[in-house]
This record gives sequence, C-alpha cells and structure tokens, in this order.
Amino acid sequence: MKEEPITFTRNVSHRGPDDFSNLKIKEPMRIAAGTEGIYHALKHSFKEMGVTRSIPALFKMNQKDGFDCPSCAWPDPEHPSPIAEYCENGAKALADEATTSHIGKEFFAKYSVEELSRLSDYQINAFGRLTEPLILKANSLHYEPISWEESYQLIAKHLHNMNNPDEAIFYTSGRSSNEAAFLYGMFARALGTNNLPDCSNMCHESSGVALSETLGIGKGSVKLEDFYEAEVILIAGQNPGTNHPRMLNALEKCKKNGGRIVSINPLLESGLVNFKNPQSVKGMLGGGTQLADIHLPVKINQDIALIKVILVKLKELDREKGDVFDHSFIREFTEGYDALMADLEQYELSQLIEMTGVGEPAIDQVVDYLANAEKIIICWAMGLTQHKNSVATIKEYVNLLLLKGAIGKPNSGTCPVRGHSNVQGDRSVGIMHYINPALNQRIEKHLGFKAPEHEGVDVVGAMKAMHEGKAKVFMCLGGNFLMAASDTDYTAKAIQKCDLTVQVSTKLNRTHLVTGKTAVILPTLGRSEKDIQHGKEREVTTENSMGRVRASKGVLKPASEDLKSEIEIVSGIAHAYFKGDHAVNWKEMGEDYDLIREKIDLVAKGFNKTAERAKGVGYYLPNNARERDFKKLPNGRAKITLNPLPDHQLAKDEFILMTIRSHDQFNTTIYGMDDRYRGIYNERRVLFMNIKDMKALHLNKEDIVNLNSTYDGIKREAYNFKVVPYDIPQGNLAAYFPETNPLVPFNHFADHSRTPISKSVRVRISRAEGQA
Ligand SMILES: Nc1nc2c(c(=O)[nH]1)N[C@H]1C(S)=C(S)[C@@H](COP(=O)(O)OP(=O)(O)OC[C@H]3O[C@@H](n4cnc5c(=O)[nH]c(N)nc54)[C@H](O)[C@@H]3O)O[C@H]1N2
Ligand SMILES: Nc1nc2c(c(=O)[nH]1)N[C@H]1C(S)=C(S)[C@@H](COP(=O)(O)OP(=O)(O)OC[C@H]3O[C@@H](n4cnc5c(=O)[nH]c(N)nc54)[C@H](O)[C@@H]3O)O[C@H]1N2
Ligand code: SF4
Ligand SMILES: [Mo]
Repeated sequence: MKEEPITFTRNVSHRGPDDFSNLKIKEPMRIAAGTEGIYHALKHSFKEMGVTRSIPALFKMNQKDGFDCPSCAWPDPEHPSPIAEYCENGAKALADEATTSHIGKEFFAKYSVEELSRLSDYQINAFGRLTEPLILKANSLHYEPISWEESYQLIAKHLHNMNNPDEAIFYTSGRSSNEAAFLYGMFARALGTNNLPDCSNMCHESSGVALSETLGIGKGSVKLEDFYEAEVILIAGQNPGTNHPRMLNALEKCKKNGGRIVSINPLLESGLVNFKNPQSVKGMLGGGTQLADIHLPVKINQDIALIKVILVKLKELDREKGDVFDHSFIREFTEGYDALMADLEQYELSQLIEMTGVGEPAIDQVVDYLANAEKIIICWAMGLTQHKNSVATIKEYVNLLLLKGAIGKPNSGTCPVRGHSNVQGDRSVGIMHYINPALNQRIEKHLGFKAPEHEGVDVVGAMKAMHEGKAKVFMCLGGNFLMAASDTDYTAKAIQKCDLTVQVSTKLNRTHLVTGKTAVILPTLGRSEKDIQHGKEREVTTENSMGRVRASKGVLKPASEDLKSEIEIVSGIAHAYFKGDHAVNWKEMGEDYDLIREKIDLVAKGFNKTAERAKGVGYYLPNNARERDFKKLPNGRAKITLNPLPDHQLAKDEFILMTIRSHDQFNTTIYGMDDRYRGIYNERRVLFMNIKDMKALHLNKEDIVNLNSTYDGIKREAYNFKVVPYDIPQGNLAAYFPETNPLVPFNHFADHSRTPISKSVRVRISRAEGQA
C-alpha cells in the first residue's frame, strides 16, 4: 500500500511483532469442556487473582444477586445452578479483569509508548489493570498522571474548540452497562452529533439489518428455554464451544429431549462434536454427549447456495406431501412466497451442490430432519455476518424459518448469538449512528433537548472521517478500536490524525499506544468490582442475547481507589462541557443511577420499571417477532426474500480467508497462546490450510508464508504464518484475528450493514523470504 506521510513524531508500531514462539501441533480435540475445562479455568483464575479472590467472585458470577459475566452475551437460565453458572471462558474473562497485577505512573515513566508498542498484544494485556488517569502529551513518549478533573476539563476544552460537533466521534464496545451507554449516547446527541459507531458495526449489524427488514425487529426471537424442546437446531457460522460455551448446556438439553443438531461450518468445531458438561457430575465422569447429529462442511460464504439446495428439496417434498411448509402461517403472516417458489425453479441443483462443497447425502439427511420438524431454531454468529453478502445470507436462513412457520411459537425462531456481554443492551438504550425519529422525539420530550437529525458515522465511516482529517476528538467507551477495526495500517493513520484520543479502559491495549496528538486514558471499574459511593453499593443493568434485562452488582474490591465507574466518567465529562447549563443534570445522574434508569424507561423503547424489574432474573423486553406481530413491516407481513448467490471472482492463485478467534482470546484481548480445541499450542501466527492446497503449492507443515490481499489495485500484506494442515474445504483458509486485520480492506464491507468482510478476504500466499 502507498505510504502516506504521518504528521507525527512518535514511532509506534501498529502491528506488534510477527516473530514466532514455539509452535506445537496436536490433533484437534474432540471433547469440549468437562473437567479439563474447569482445570483450565481455575488455573487461570488462581494465577491472575489468587484463590481468595477467585472463589467468592466465581460463586457470584451470573447469580441473581451477583454480576453478569463480562465475557459473552449468552443468557443465564431462569433458575441458575447455585454453585457454578459460568464456563471456562467466563472464568478467564473474570480472571483477566480481576487480576492482581496493576500498572500506574511508575510503569509508564519506565516504559515509553514506543517500547510498549513493540510488544505483542498478549504481553501488553498481561501487564494488568490500569489504576490512575493518564495523559500522553503531544510529542511526549511517556504517559504521565493527570487528575480526573483536569482530564475532564481538557476533553471539554477540545470539544469546545471544534468547528462543528461532527468533529467528535464516540465509539462504544459492548461491555458497557445500559446506564453508561445511555448517558454516553445522550451526551453525544446533546453535543450535536450522532457519531456513535460501536462494535456491533463489526459484529451483528448484518443480523440487525436482515432481521429488521424481514421480521421487523433487529434482535433474535428465541428465549433460552426454547432450546430445550426444539426439534431441530441449526448452528451456522458459530463456534459455541469457544465463544459461547454455556450454549452447549442448552444444546445438551435439546439433545436429551430427542432434538437434532446440525452444524453448518467450514470447520468441524470441537464443542459440537462431543461435550462433557462441567456443571453435572454425570457429564464430567461419563463419556460426554455428542451434540451435532450431522456436520455440513460448507465452503466459506456458500451458505446461500446451501440453503437454496435445502429449499429446493423441501419444496419438492412439499409438492408431494402438501404439509412440509406451514401454508397457513405463510398465508396469514408472510409475503413473497410465490416469488421465492418461482425463483427456486431457476437453479441447477447439481451446480448449487457443487458450490457448497458439501456431499448431497448429508444435505438430504438435514432436509429429512427439517421436513419432519415444526420446531426449528437457527443460531448464527460471525460466520454469517462478516461477508459482502451477509444481509442476504441471513435473510436466506430466515426464509427457511418462515416457510416452516418456525417463528413466534415455542421452541422456534431466530437466534443471532451476540458477542459482547452487553452489546445488545447498548443498542437498545441508544448507541447507534442512524436516526430513529421516535427516539429523537422521546429525547426531546423527556430529556428536554433536541437530538441532531442527520446520521452519524459507523465504524467504517469513523475510520474514513479520521483518515480524511475530518475528526478531531475520538473517544472510546471501552474496546480496542485499532486492533478490532479492519485495515490496521489505515486505521492507525486515521487515529493518529486526531488532536485528542480518549480511552475509557480497564486494561492496556494497542489503541493506547497508537494515538492522537494528545491521548488520555481514563481507567474504569470492571463489571466484577464493587461500585461504592457514600458507603452505598451501586448496581447497573445489562441485556443479554435474548433480550432479558438484569441487574449486575460487582463483588470484588476495585483494582485501585482511583478508579471511577464508566457512568461517573461520562457524567464528569458532560458536566465539564456544559458547566451545569443544560436541560439534563449530568452530574446528578452520575451519582444516582436510579435517575438514569428512570430516564431509560422513558426514552428507550420497551424498558419499563427497570430499577425494580431488573432485580433477580430480570425481565424481557418486548419482541414483536416472538408474538407474530409484523405490523411494523411495510405490508404488515413478514418478508420472504429473494437472495442472489455470492459471486467471488477469484484469480487462479487466490484463496478465501476467514479471520477467526482462538480459544485463548476475547476479541483483541489475548489471554494465552493456545487454541486447545484446534490442537494449536504456543503460537497464534498459524494458517489453517487443506492438505491438497498445501501440496499444490509445495508447502509442508510449518512452512512459513506471507499473506497478501489486493483490492482496487492496493496490495496489503501480513507476514509470517506457519502453515498447519487442517480439515478445511479446499480453496479456504483460516487464521486468527487481529493478526490478519491488516489484510481486510477498509472500503470493502457488507452491503446494507457495512460490516467489514473479515470472514471472506481474497488472499494470495507467498513463501516468506529465506524459505526454500
Ligand atoms: N472466548 C471468547 N468468547 C467470545 C469472543 C472471543 O473472542 N472469545 N468474542 C465474542 C464476540 S464479540 C463475538 S461476536 C462472538 C463471536 O463468536 P463466533 O462467531 O463463534 O466467532 P468466530 O471465531 O469469529 O467464529 C466464526 C465461526 O464461523 C465459521 N465460519 C466462517 N465463515 C463461515 C461461512 O461462510 N459460513 C459458515 N456457515 N460458517 C463460517 C468459522 O469456522 C467459525 O467457526 O463471540 C463472543 N464470545
Ligand atoms: N478480522 C476480524 N476483525 C474483527 C472480528 C473478526 O471476527 N475478524 N470481530 C469483530 C467483532 S465481532 C467485534 S465485537 C470487535 C471487538 O471490538 P472491541 O469491542 O473494540 O474490542 P475488545 O477486544 O473486545 O476490547 C478489549 C478492550 O476493552 C477494554 N475493556 C474491557 N472491559 C472493559 C470494561 O468493562 N469497560 C471499559 N470501559 N473497557 C473495558 C480493555 O481495555 C480491553 O483492552 O472486533 C471486530 N473485529
Ligand atoms: S457462556 Fe458466556 S456469559 Fe456464560 S459464563 Fe460463559 S462466557 Fe460468560
Ligand atoms: Mo462481536
């Protein structure tokens, strides 16, 4: 890529090192969790936080009077097990947050940002919790302490100095509470901008768009308990054993009740093969439960072709039997059926099957399950959402549910499995860059100010605005924007063009090192920590992947006395900016969270008596798809849609790369160097490749290669990956994110949702220099 000069003297590394540790490759594991899962969880907890902190905290995680697990958004059962309602990865996330390693001014006086930026993401995270507010002054190489009040005043000054409010951008990662996110989103609007990009833009935005357009709600329709008696559950483009481990408990229940589980994924992910439930003695001692009845190894991004094959075959059966589709549901609640039936006539079945890469007998088995079932759930995650045609792909899966009438009845429906623990709640309370006129009206009525009426930037828009020098202040409520966003080098330059970058964070990450001219770190309390004011413990609320809002109260002593809650921080900045002269009393809200909940009830749709109803197991937000109420859609009907096949114009030497998570990471936070379930130890720079493709390129196991992607004539590169032969479709590759993000072009994203194409990047492979 052509280098642009940067207006900047700090010589920080955008990417970190690309050297190797000591790779060991074993056979992929076939059994997930069980005693080994517990062993790994506790080993990590005890090492990071000691036994005395670990045990009480683990007992309170996901419990009614405790705190919501800070890791993924999988829901808690209505009747949690009193002993252990968490998984290995929840325990790891807790240990990472509640670690007893801390860093403050001495650390930053010793190490410059340049030195720190040469370390790996794993090393950077391992230093521990941030303990005091810090500032990196223009042209300085070291962070130094700043008082809270000074930092608020500095931010307020920069915000006042802007030419217009859209020169500020407010990013949110999905770990913030509803209360913090609400205050933050409303502050941006009070300032005059809708520049509210969030991690959803890189995550489930495609699901939101596809579901809103077809079912009238951008969220899933199932509840946890629906899993238990579903007849068929499809799990497409999701790796629950690693990313949503307690989902396996729900799948196990379904399985025990005779349900069928189908995995649709280029990889045979471990949790779905065999699962030993660590929450049950029988599960730990016995041979485990085989979860997936069948695995369809679909080629990357060929889900539309696969679902079309299934639909064509179901249509044929329906013609014979008359009741394979739910015709009364289709008549009463949907539109677009005839058009879809006509469209399905045009495909040559054998061609479609070839595109999928899946054998026809396996597809026929799944068709048989679906033809004979009425209660069907479809679960998905990033394997469907991060392609150019993601919205169409998800709509095609929705077609299947609509034809089967499997929406809005027990044990059936859509289940986009959300990532961050409160990413769904953040959206519900107003973190979004687009305009919702009804929300704006409620803001005016109940908060007393007028929200701006022009759309703000999403993540891709934020990168571009900063890169073009149109943004001056970039603030992040959590997250690690540099490493999470696509096109790392482009994003780094974008961030460096800002005058001021502000990170509200728990742990050090690379976005603290590659910064605007002046940078501020505001350290905050984690979910597991006590939030005490005037001797009173305060609680926040979150919303899980299935739309249930619950209270969350930390139990641990905070990492430092100088931490503030995210809510206090946002209120502090807003108060410094408005100096008490605004319709909203920001200061008061930062002190009394009940005042925020009262406003959330009035302003955010569906929230009602939250302070009271969020206690215990919490309450469900309204969900029209669950009620078969499609009034909000243009013709008052759910939409069956026509979705074209993907068109990948690959050159002969190009592959499709998916950038995936290892078992030892939470997004950009690297907990460890292993990916146990896939048999990878001590190394992250690996490239999973089909043995036939390796042979064609004369590559041997552990040969070192570089990857490059060329879009619009611009070549991007990522260096040094060791080739690992793996059971992956020919022509497909997999490697870990964020090491591969430099390959993902900033200007290629999903149609309609603008989610970067992190799961289908066209790449070429070349041998690294010095390799024979
Ligand atoms: N431990 C842990 N838990 C997490 C996270 C974490 O990093 N670590 N991250 C959290 C977040 S924010 C999110 S969004 C979720 C992510 O959860 P996942 O979506 O499960 O995460 P990925 O590793 O991105 O996995 C994508 C899966 O999709 C498959 N896949 C890729 N392309 C295709 C395709 O074209 N079709 C099909 N059918 N499958 C495909 C991949 O093989 C892989 O199994 O997890 C959340 N939970
Ligand atoms: N290539 C590629 N890129 C991807 C993806 C992919 O699959 N492939 N996945 C995308 C997805 S799904 C997502 S969601 C994004 C994730 O993007 P982000 O949400 O931006 O990234 P995280 O790694 O989750 O953020 C980790 C940081 O959050 C901070 N943090 C942790 N807990 C708290 C807290 O309680 N409060 C505050 N204020 N800060 C906290 C810590 O400082 C930590 O370093 O990445 C996206 N990027
Ligand atoms: S499944 Fe997700 S929310 Fe539940 S304990 Fe595990 S990481 Fe936490
Ligand atoms: Mo995500």
